[in-house]
Amino acid sequence: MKTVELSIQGMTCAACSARIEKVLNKMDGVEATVNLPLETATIRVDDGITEDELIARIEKIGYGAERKVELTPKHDLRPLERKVLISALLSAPLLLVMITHIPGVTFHADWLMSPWWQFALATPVQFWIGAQFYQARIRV
Ligand SMILES: [Cu+2]
Repeated sequence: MKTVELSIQGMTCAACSARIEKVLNKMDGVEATVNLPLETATIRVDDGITEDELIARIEKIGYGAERKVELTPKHDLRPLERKVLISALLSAPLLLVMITHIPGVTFHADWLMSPWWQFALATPVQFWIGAQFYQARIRV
């Protein structure tokens, strides 16, 4: 037995990591644990199984995998933080509209009720900020 560490690309949720884990564990002589936040797979394998076979198996179901080179996550989270902030700002007026519909709330903002205004606010959240999730879905 040997232990192989791989870094995995393209996971967006727990279903992704569970799927990779399941596919790897189906192979004979493989015990795999996939860590979603660290984007890694720790795999105990029989000596006869190569890293390339493991990588090919992961790529076959639509994810990226490569030998792990560094121990710290290589992702720069700043672009993601910026996206979260922008989507929060764009979503806030829509949340406000919903609050005005709560019985007893006297504040009303008719200008926020325009579907075009709501469309303009929601579209970038869905298709620009949300794009990475759609792309991940298409790859699978
Ligand atoms: Cu997923």
